[in-house]
Amino acid sequence: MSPLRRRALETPASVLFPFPDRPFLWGVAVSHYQVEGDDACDWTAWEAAGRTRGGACGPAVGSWARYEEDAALAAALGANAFRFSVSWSRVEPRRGRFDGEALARYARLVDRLAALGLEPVVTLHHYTHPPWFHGETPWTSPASVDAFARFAREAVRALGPAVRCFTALNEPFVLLLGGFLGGEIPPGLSDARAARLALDNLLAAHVAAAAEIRGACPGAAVGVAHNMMLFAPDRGRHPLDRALASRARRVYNGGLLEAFATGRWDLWIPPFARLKGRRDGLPSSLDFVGVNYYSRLHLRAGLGVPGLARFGYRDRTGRGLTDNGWEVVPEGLAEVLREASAAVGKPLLVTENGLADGSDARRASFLADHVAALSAVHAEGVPVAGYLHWSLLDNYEWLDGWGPKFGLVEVDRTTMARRPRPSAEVFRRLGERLLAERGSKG
Ligand code: IFM
Repeated sequence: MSPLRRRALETPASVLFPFPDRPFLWGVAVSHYQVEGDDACDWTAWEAAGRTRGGACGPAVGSWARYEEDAALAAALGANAFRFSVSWSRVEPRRGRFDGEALARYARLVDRLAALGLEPVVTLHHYTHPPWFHGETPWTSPASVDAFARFAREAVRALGPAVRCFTALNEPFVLLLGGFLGGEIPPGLSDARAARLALDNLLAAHVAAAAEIRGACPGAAVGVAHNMMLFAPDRGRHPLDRALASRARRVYNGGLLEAFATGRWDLWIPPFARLKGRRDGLPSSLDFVGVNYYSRLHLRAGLGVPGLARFGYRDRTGRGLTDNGWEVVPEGLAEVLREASAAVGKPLLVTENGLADGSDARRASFLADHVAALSAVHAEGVPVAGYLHWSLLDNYEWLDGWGPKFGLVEVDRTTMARRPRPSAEVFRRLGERLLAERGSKG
Protein backbone atom coordinates (compact mmCIF):
# COMPACT_ATOMS: atom_id res chain seq x y z
CA MET A 1 0.00 0.00 0.00
CA SER A 2 1.35 3.42 -0.93
CA PRO A 3 2.02 5.89 1.89
CA LEU A 4 -0.66 8.12 0.37
CA ARG A 5 -3.28 5.39 0.55
CA ARG A 6 -2.22 4.42 4.08
CA ARG A 7 -2.59 8.03 5.19
CA ALA A 8 -6.16 8.10 3.87
CA LEU A 9 -7.13 5.21 6.11
CA GLU A 10 -6.79 7.49 9.09
CA THR A 11 -8.91 10.60 9.36
CA PRO A 12 -6.29 13.32 9.70
CA ALA A 13 -6.59 15.21 12.96
CA SER A 14 -6.05 18.44 11.02
CA VAL A 15 -9.42 18.27 9.23
CA LEU A 16 -11.68 20.81 10.88
CA PHE A 17 -15.12 20.84 9.34
CA PRO A 18 -17.20 22.96 9.75
CA PHE A 19 -14.40 25.47 9.22
CA PRO A 20 -13.80 27.49 12.39
CA ASP A 21 -13.41 30.69 10.38
CA ARG A 22 -16.57 30.01 8.37
CA PRO A 23 -18.84 27.75 10.39
CA PHE A 24 -21.78 28.01 7.99
CA LEU A 25 -21.66 27.83 4.22
CA TRP A 26 -24.48 29.57 2.38
CA GLY A 27 -24.27 29.35 -1.34
CA VAL A 28 -25.17 27.97 -4.70
CA ALA A 29 -24.29 24.90 -6.73
CA VAL A 30 -23.71 24.22 -10.41
CA SER A 31 -22.11 21.33 -12.28
CA HIS A 32 -19.70 21.52 -15.19
CA TYR A 33 -21.69 19.81 -17.95
CA GLN A 34 -24.93 21.53 -17.08
CA VAL A 35 -23.53 25.05 -17.46
CA GLU A 36 -20.17 25.13 -19.27
CA GLY A 37 -21.06 24.17 -22.83
CA ASP A 38 -19.41 22.26 -25.67
CA ASP A 39 -17.83 19.57 -23.53
CA ALA A 40 -17.35 16.36 -25.53
CA CYS A 41 -18.02 13.43 -23.19
CA ASP A 42 -20.17 10.33 -22.82
CA TRP A 43 -23.30 12.48 -22.39
CA THR A 44 -22.74 14.21 -25.72
CA ALA A 45 -22.73 10.79 -27.38
CA TRP A 46 -25.82 9.81 -25.40
CA GLU A 47 -27.64 12.90 -26.65
CA ALA A 48 -26.50 12.29 -30.24
CA ALA A 49 -27.90 8.77 -30.00
CA GLY A 50 -31.29 10.27 -29.11
CA ARG A 51 -31.28 8.83 -25.60
CA THR A 52 -32.51 12.02 -23.87
CA ARG A 53 -36.07 13.33 -23.82
CA GLY A 54 -35.00 16.96 -23.81
CA GLY A 55 -32.44 17.20 -26.58
CA ALA A 56 -28.81 18.23 -26.48
CA CYS A 57 -26.83 20.38 -24.07
CA GLY A 58 -24.79 22.16 -26.78
CA PRO A 59 -23.32 25.45 -25.56
CA ALA A 60 -25.19 25.05 -22.24
CA VAL A 61 -25.25 28.51 -20.64
CA GLY A 62 -21.71 29.35 -21.64
CA SER A 63 -20.19 29.31 -18.15
CA TRP A 64 -16.83 28.08 -19.42
CA ALA A 65 -16.35 31.66 -20.68
CA ARG A 66 -18.50 33.26 -17.97
CA TYR A 67 -17.58 31.59 -14.68
CA GLU A 68 -16.23 34.86 -13.31
CA GLU A 69 -19.55 36.57 -14.06
CA ASP A 70 -21.39 33.68 -12.41
CA ALA A 71 -19.17 33.92 -9.34
CA ALA A 72 -19.88 37.64 -9.10
CA LEU A 73 -23.62 36.94 -9.33
CA ALA A 74 -23.37 34.47 -6.45
CA ALA A 75 -21.44 36.99 -4.37
CA ALA A 76 -24.07 39.64 -5.12
CA LEU A 77 -26.71 37.22 -3.83
CA GLY A 78 -24.92 37.13 -0.47
CA ALA A 79 -23.38 33.69 -0.92
CA ASN A 80 -20.19 32.73 0.89
CA ALA A 81 -19.79 29.41 -0.96
CA PHE A 82 -19.90 28.23 -4.57
CA ARG A 83 -20.09 24.56 -5.52
CA PHE A 84 -18.89 23.58 -8.99
CA SER A 85 -17.50 20.45 -10.58
CA VAL A 86 -14.44 19.73 -12.67
CA SER A 87 -15.04 18.23 -16.10
CA TRP A 88 -12.99 15.05 -16.37
CA SER A 89 -13.40 15.07 -20.15
CA ARG A 90 -11.98 18.59 -20.49
CA VAL A 91 -9.11 17.86 -18.16
CA GLU A 92 -8.22 14.45 -19.63
CA PRO A 93 -9.70 14.38 -23.14
CA ARG A 94 -7.39 11.50 -24.09
CA ARG A 95 -6.44 8.85 -21.59
CA GLY A 96 -3.33 9.90 -19.70
CA ARG A 97 -3.04 13.26 -21.56
CA PHE A 98 -3.98 16.12 -19.29
CA ASP A 99 -4.95 19.51 -20.62
CA GLY A 100 -3.02 22.14 -18.67
CA GLU A 101 -5.16 24.97 -19.99
CA ALA A 102 -8.37 23.37 -18.80
CA LEU A 103 -6.83 22.85 -15.37
CA ALA A 104 -5.58 26.44 -15.32
CA ARG A 105 -9.06 27.66 -16.20
CA TYR A 106 -10.49 25.97 -13.10
CA ALA A 107 -7.62 27.37 -11.02
CA ARG A 108 -8.53 30.87 -12.25
CA LEU A 109 -12.11 30.27 -11.15
CA VAL A 110 -10.89 29.26 -7.70
CA ASP A 111 -8.81 32.47 -7.50
CA ARG A 112 -11.82 34.51 -8.44
CA LEU A 113 -14.02 32.76 -5.88
CA ALA A 114 -11.44 33.41 -3.19
CA ALA A 115 -11.20 37.08 -4.20
CA LEU A 116 -14.99 37.38 -3.89
CA GLY A 117 -15.05 35.71 -0.47
CA LEU A 118 -16.68 32.54 -1.80
CA GLU A 119 -15.62 29.17 -0.40
CA PRO A 120 -15.05 26.82 -3.36
CA VAL A 121 -16.80 23.48 -2.90
CA VAL A 122 -15.36 21.27 -5.62
CA THR A 123 -16.94 18.10 -6.98
CA LEU A 124 -14.64 15.81 -8.92
CA HIS A 125 -17.25 13.57 -10.52
CA HIS A 126 -20.70 14.77 -11.50
CA TYR A 127 -22.14 12.09 -13.83
CA THR A 128 -20.07 12.57 -16.99
CA HIS A 129 -16.99 10.70 -18.23
CA PRO A 130 -14.38 11.28 -20.92
CA PRO A 131 -15.24 9.62 -24.23
CA TRP A 132 -12.59 6.90 -23.69
CA PHE A 133 -13.66 5.95 -20.18
CA HIS A 134 -16.39 3.31 -20.65
CA GLY A 135 -14.38 1.54 -23.34
CA GLU A 136 -10.96 1.54 -21.65
CA THR A 137 -11.41 1.75 -17.88
CA PRO A 138 -15.13 1.21 -17.12
CA TRP A 139 -16.50 1.34 -13.57
CA THR A 140 -16.89 -2.43 -13.74
CA SER A 141 -13.09 -2.72 -13.83
CA PRO A 142 -10.59 -1.87 -11.06
CA ALA A 143 -8.76 0.15 -13.73
CA SER A 144 -11.44 2.78 -13.20
CA VAL A 145 -10.16 3.38 -9.68
CA ASP A 146 -6.63 4.13 -10.87
CA ALA A 147 -7.96 6.28 -13.71
CA PHE A 148 -10.13 8.32 -11.35
CA ALA A 149 -7.34 8.65 -8.78
CA ARG A 150 -4.97 9.97 -11.44
CA PHE A 151 -7.54 12.50 -12.63
CA ALA A 152 -8.23 13.51 -9.00
CA ARG A 153 -4.48 13.97 -8.40
CA GLU A 154 -4.08 16.27 -11.41
CA ALA A 155 -7.21 18.23 -10.54
CA VAL A 156 -6.46 18.82 -6.86
CA ARG A 157 -2.84 19.71 -7.54
CA ALA A 158 -3.94 22.28 -10.11
CA LEU A 159 -6.60 23.78 -7.85
CA GLY A 160 -4.21 23.97 -4.94
CA PRO A 161 -4.65 24.48 -1.24
CA ALA A 162 -7.15 27.33 -1.72
CA VAL A 163 -9.76 24.57 -1.99
CA ARG A 164 -10.51 22.99 1.34
CA CYS A 165 -13.91 21.42 0.66
CA PHE A 166 -14.39 18.58 -1.85
CA THR A 167 -17.08 16.13 -2.78
CA ALA A 168 -15.34 13.41 -4.71
CA LEU A 169 -18.53 11.87 -6.13
CA ASN A 170 -21.90 13.39 -6.83
CA GLU A 171 -24.89 11.06 -6.34
CA PRO A 172 -23.12 7.74 -6.92
CA PHE A 173 -26.39 5.85 -6.36
CA VAL A 174 -28.12 7.79 -9.13
CA LEU A 175 -25.28 6.86 -11.48
CA LEU A 176 -25.49 3.27 -10.28
CA LEU A 177 -29.26 2.87 -10.59
CA GLY A 178 -29.65 4.89 -13.79
CA GLY A 179 -26.46 3.77 -15.50
CA PHE A 180 -26.01 0.14 -14.44
CA LEU A 181 -29.51 -1.13 -13.56
CA GLY A 182 -31.99 1.15 -15.33
CA GLY A 183 -30.09 1.69 -18.59
CA GLU A 184 -31.29 5.29 -18.69
CA ILE A 185 -28.03 7.18 -18.49
CA PRO A 186 -24.48 6.36 -19.61
CA PRO A 187 -23.15 3.71 -19.73
CA GLY A 188 -26.72 2.48 -20.28
CA LEU A 189 -26.48 -0.97 -18.69
CA SER A 190 -29.17 -3.09 -17.02
CA ASP A 191 -26.97 -5.69 -15.45
CA ALA A 192 -26.90 -6.69 -11.78
CA ARG A 193 -23.35 -8.03 -11.93
CA ALA A 194 -22.08 -4.86 -13.57
CA ALA A 195 -23.88 -2.83 -10.89
CA ARG A 196 -22.22 -4.80 -8.11
CA LEU A 197 -18.78 -4.25 -9.61
CA ALA A 198 -19.47 -0.60 -10.37
CA LEU A 199 -20.51 0.15 -6.80
CA ASP A 200 -17.40 -1.56 -5.49
CA ASN A 201 -15.17 0.47 -7.79
CA LEU A 202 -16.99 3.76 -7.27
CA LEU A 203 -16.48 3.45 -3.53
CA ALA A 204 -12.85 2.43 -4.03
CA ALA A 205 -12.48 5.49 -6.26
CA HIS A 206 -13.82 7.65 -3.46
CA VAL A 207 -11.19 6.27 -1.09
CA ALA A 208 -8.42 6.78 -3.65
CA ALA A 209 -9.56 10.33 -4.46
CA ALA A 210 -9.72 11.17 -0.74
CA ALA A 211 -6.09 10.09 -0.45
CA GLU A 212 -5.13 12.34 -3.36
CA ILE A 213 -7.03 15.27 -1.88
CA ARG A 214 -5.46 14.81 1.53
CA GLY A 215 -2.04 14.44 -0.03
CA ALA A 216 -2.32 17.68 -2.03
CA CYS A 217 -4.51 19.78 0.27
CA PRO A 218 -3.80 18.80 3.88
CA GLY A 219 -6.71 19.74 6.10
CA ALA A 220 -9.26 19.72 3.28
CA ALA A 221 -12.64 18.20 4.09
CA VAL A 222 -13.80 15.34 1.87
CA GLY A 223 -17.45 14.51 1.41
CA VAL A 224 -19.83 12.65 -0.84
CA ALA A 225 -22.92 14.31 -2.32
CA HIS A 226 -25.69 11.78 -1.69
CA ASN A 227 -29.12 12.11 -3.27
CA MET A 228 -31.68 11.39 -0.55
CA MET A 229 -35.46 11.26 -0.85
CA LEU A 230 -38.54 10.63 1.20
CA PHE A 231 -40.44 7.46 0.34
CA ALA A 232 -44.10 7.05 1.25
CA PRO A 233 -46.66 4.27 0.76
CA ASP A 234 -49.01 5.41 -2.00
CA ARG A 235 -51.94 3.76 -0.18
CA GLY A 236 -51.20 4.95 3.35
CA ARG A 237 -52.00 1.75 5.26
CA HIS A 238 -51.42 -0.83 2.57
CA PRO A 239 -48.88 -3.31 4.01
CA LEU A 240 -47.10 -3.95 0.71
CA ASP A 241 -46.83 -0.26 -0.11
CA ARG A 242 -45.50 0.36 3.37
CA ALA A 243 -42.97 -2.42 3.09
CA LEU A 244 -41.84 -1.10 -0.28
CA ALA A 245 -41.47 2.45 0.99
CA SER A 246 -39.38 1.33 3.91
CA ARG A 247 -37.20 -0.90 1.72
CA ALA A 248 -36.71 1.89 -0.80
CA ARG A 249 -35.62 4.19 1.97
CA ARG A 250 -33.26 1.61 3.43
CA VAL A 251 -31.64 0.95 0.09
CA TYR A 252 -31.68 4.36 -1.62
CA ASN A 253 -30.96 6.58 1.36
CA GLY A 254 -29.47 4.11 3.79
CA GLY A 255 -27.31 1.90 1.55
CA LEU A 256 -24.65 4.47 0.84
CA LEU A 257 -24.77 5.87 4.37
CA GLU A 258 -24.24 2.41 5.80
CA ALA A 259 -21.33 1.79 3.45
CA PHE A 260 -19.63 5.01 4.58
CA ALA A 261 -20.43 4.35 8.23
CA THR A 262 -19.23 0.75 8.37
CA GLY A 263 -17.23 0.02 5.23
CA ARG A 264 -19.77 -2.69 4.36
CA TRP A 265 -22.87 -2.85 2.21
CA ASP A 266 -25.43 -5.50 1.36
CA LEU A 267 -28.29 -4.24 -0.77
CA TRP A 268 -31.08 -6.12 -2.43
CA ILE A 269 -32.57 -4.07 -5.24
CA PRO A 270 -35.78 -5.72 -6.43
CA PRO A 271 -36.22 -7.87 -8.29
CA PHE A 272 -32.77 -9.40 -8.93
CA ALA A 273 -29.81 -7.27 -7.91
CA ARG A 274 -27.87 -8.02 -4.77
CA LEU A 275 -24.96 -5.66 -4.23
CA LYS A 276 -22.72 -6.76 -1.45
CA GLY A 277 -19.25 -5.57 -0.64
CA ARG A 278 -16.71 -4.32 1.82
CA ARG A 279 -14.08 -1.57 1.83
CA ASP A 280 -12.40 -0.96 5.14
CA GLY A 281 -10.95 2.44 4.23
CA LEU A 282 -14.32 3.95 3.38
CA PRO A 283 -15.40 5.32 6.79
CA SER A 284 -12.18 7.20 7.40
CA SER A 285 -12.15 8.61 3.86
CA LEU A 286 -15.16 10.78 4.68
CA ASP A 287 -15.26 14.01 6.68
CA PHE A 288 -18.81 15.11 5.93
CA VAL A 289 -21.97 13.89 4.25
CA GLY A 290 -23.35 16.09 1.50
CA VAL A 291 -27.11 15.77 1.16
CA ASN A 292 -28.91 16.51 -2.09
CA TYR A 293 -32.61 16.67 -1.25
CA TYR A 294 -35.52 17.49 -3.55
CA SER A 295 -38.74 15.55 -3.05
CA ARG A 296 -40.78 12.52 -1.98
CA LEU A 297 -41.75 9.45 -3.98
CA HIS A 298 -44.95 7.47 -3.41
CA LEU A 299 -44.69 3.73 -3.96
CA ARG A 300 -47.42 1.29 -4.90
CA ALA A 301 -46.85 -2.45 -5.06
CA GLY A 302 -47.61 -4.08 -8.38
CA LEU A 303 -46.87 -7.49 -9.78
CA GLY A 304 -45.41 -7.53 -13.25
CA VAL A 305 -43.91 -4.03 -13.08
CA PRO A 306 -40.15 -3.48 -12.96
CA GLY A 307 -38.92 -3.62 -9.37
CA LEU A 308 -42.40 -4.84 -8.30
CA ALA A 309 -43.45 -1.26 -7.66
CA ARG A 310 -44.82 1.78 -9.39
CA PHE A 311 -43.60 5.04 -8.05
CA GLY A 312 -44.47 8.62 -8.71
CA TYR A 313 -44.91 12.07 -7.28
CA ARG A 314 -48.23 13.27 -5.82
CA ASP A 315 -49.15 16.61 -4.37
CA ARG A 316 -50.00 15.36 -0.89
CA THR A 317 -48.79 18.51 0.89
CA GLY A 318 -51.04 20.80 -1.17
CA ARG A 319 -48.11 23.01 -2.10
CA GLY A 320 -48.43 22.13 -5.77
CA LEU A 321 -45.98 20.18 -7.91
CA THR A 322 -42.90 21.81 -9.40
CA ASP A 323 -42.59 22.37 -13.18
CA ASN A 324 -41.09 18.90 -13.58
CA GLY A 325 -43.79 17.32 -11.42
CA TRP A 326 -41.97 16.89 -8.12
CA GLU A 327 -43.79 17.14 -4.79
CA VAL A 328 -42.65 19.92 -2.45
CA VAL A 329 -42.02 18.53 1.06
CA PRO A 330 -39.82 20.91 3.08
CA GLU A 331 -40.03 18.86 6.29
CA GLY A 332 -38.42 16.06 4.31
CA LEU A 333 -35.17 18.00 4.37
CA ALA A 334 -35.18 17.77 8.17
CA GLU A 335 -35.96 14.05 7.98
CA VAL A 336 -33.15 13.16 5.62
CA LEU A 337 -30.67 15.28 7.56
CA ARG A 338 -31.61 13.44 10.76
CA GLU A 339 -31.29 10.15 8.92
CA ALA A 340 -27.85 10.97 7.50
CA SER A 341 -26.58 12.21 10.83
CA ALA A 342 -27.85 9.21 12.76
CA ALA A 343 -26.38 6.79 10.22
CA VAL A 344 -22.90 8.26 9.77
CA GLY A 345 -22.31 10.59 12.72
CA LYS A 346 -20.37 13.16 10.67
CA PRO A 347 -21.12 16.82 9.93
CA LEU A 348 -23.58 17.44 7.12
CA LEU A 349 -23.71 19.91 4.27
CA VAL A 350 -26.79 20.40 2.10
CA THR A 351 -24.98 20.18 -1.22
CA GLU A 352 -28.16 20.60 -3.31
CA ASN A 353 -31.78 21.63 -2.77
CA GLY A 354 -34.01 23.48 -5.18
CA LEU A 355 -36.85 23.25 -7.65
CA ALA A 356 -37.82 23.73 -11.27
CA ASP A 357 -39.95 26.86 -11.31
CA GLY A 358 -39.78 28.89 -14.52
CA SER A 359 -42.39 31.42 -13.38
CA ASP A 360 -40.66 31.85 -10.01
CA ALA A 361 -44.06 31.62 -8.32
CA ARG A 362 -42.98 28.99 -5.76
CA ARG A 363 -39.25 29.48 -5.27
CA ALA A 364 -39.47 32.10 -2.49
CA SER A 365 -41.71 29.97 -0.26
CA PHE A 366 -39.75 26.83 -1.16
CA LEU A 367 -36.58 28.53 0.04
CA ALA A 368 -38.11 29.91 3.23
CA ASP A 369 -39.72 26.57 4.15
CA HIS A 370 -36.61 24.49 3.50
CA VAL A 371 -34.41 26.91 5.40
CA ALA A 372 -36.88 26.75 8.30
CA ALA A 373 -36.63 22.94 8.24
CA LEU A 374 -32.84 23.18 8.22
CA SER A 375 -32.80 25.61 11.16
CA ALA A 376 -35.20 23.40 13.12
CA VAL A 377 -33.06 20.32 12.67
CA HIS A 378 -29.93 22.27 13.56
CA ALA A 379 -31.65 23.47 16.76
CA GLU A 380 -32.19 19.79 17.65
CA GLY A 381 -28.44 19.31 17.51
CA VAL A 382 -28.02 17.84 14.03
CA PRO A 383 -24.71 19.29 12.77
CA VAL A 384 -25.58 20.99 9.48
CA ALA A 385 -22.67 23.08 8.25
CA GLY A 386 -24.32 24.77 5.30
CA TYR A 387 -26.85 25.01 2.52
CA LEU A 388 -26.10 25.24 -1.22
CA HIS A 389 -29.02 26.00 -3.48
CA TRP A 390 -29.49 24.16 -6.73
CA SER A 391 -29.05 26.09 -8.75
CA LEU A 392 -27.48 29.47 -9.35
CA LEU A 393 -28.51 29.32 -13.02
CA ASP A 394 -31.04 27.74 -15.30
CA ASN A 395 -29.07 24.79 -16.61
CA TYR A 396 -29.21 21.59 -18.65
CA GLU A 397 -31.32 19.09 -16.76
CA TRP A 398 -29.91 15.83 -18.17
CA LEU A 399 -32.65 13.63 -19.67
CA ASP A 400 -35.13 16.53 -19.43
CA GLY A 401 -32.89 18.93 -21.31
CA TRP A 402 -33.76 22.62 -21.20
CA GLY A 403 -37.33 22.29 -19.90
CA PRO A 404 -36.94 22.57 -16.12
CA LYS A 405 -35.68 25.93 -14.84
CA PHE A 406 -33.80 25.52 -11.58
CA GLY A 407 -32.07 28.92 -11.50
CA LEU A 408 -32.19 31.70 -8.98
CA VAL A 409 -30.91 33.46 -12.06
CA GLU A 410 -32.68 33.11 -15.39
CA VAL A 411 -30.55 32.69 -18.50
CA ASP A 412 -31.49 33.83 -21.98
CA ARG A 413 -29.81 31.13 -24.04
CA THR A 414 -29.67 33.26 -27.18
CA THR A 415 -27.64 36.06 -25.62
CA MET A 416 -26.50 34.11 -22.52
CA ALA A 417 -27.60 37.15 -20.50
CA ARG A 418 -28.22 36.41 -16.81
CA ARG A 419 -31.10 38.01 -14.90
CA PRO A 420 -31.77 37.29 -11.24
CA ARG A 421 -35.34 36.18 -10.58
CA PRO A 422 -37.29 37.96 -7.79
CA SER A 423 -36.71 34.98 -5.46
CA ALA A 424 -32.95 35.67 -5.63
CA GLU A 425 -33.57 38.59 -3.28
CA VAL A 426 -35.35 36.22 -0.86
CA PHE A 427 -32.30 33.93 -1.04
CA ARG A 428 -30.07 36.91 -0.22
CA ARG A 429 -32.13 37.95 2.80
CA LEU A 430 -32.43 34.41 4.17
CA GLY A 431 -28.69 34.01 3.86
CA GLU A 432 -27.97 37.31 5.58
CA ARG A 433 -30.05 36.21 8.56
CA LEU A 434 -28.68 32.69 8.71
CA LEU A 435 -25.05 33.75 8.38
CA ALA A 436 -25.53 36.29 11.18
CA GLU A 437 -27.19 33.65 13.40
CA ARG A 438 -24.44 31.14 12.74
CA GLY A 439 -21.62 33.66 13.15
CA SER A 440 -20.29 33.02 9.66
CA LYS A 441 -18.66 35.41 7.21
CA GLY A 442 -20.80 36.56 4.32
O1 IFM B 1 -29.60 18.74 -11.98
C1 IFM B 1 -29.46 17.71 -11.06
C2 IFM B 1 -28.04 17.61 -10.58
O2 IFM B 1 -27.15 17.41 -11.62
C3 IFM B 1 -27.88 16.44 -9.62
N1 IFM B 1 -28.88 16.49 -8.58
C4 IFM B 1 -30.24 16.71 -8.95
C5 IFM B 1 -30.35 17.93 -9.85
C6 IFM B 1 -31.82 18.19 -10.23
O3 IFM B 1 -32.34 17.08 -10.89
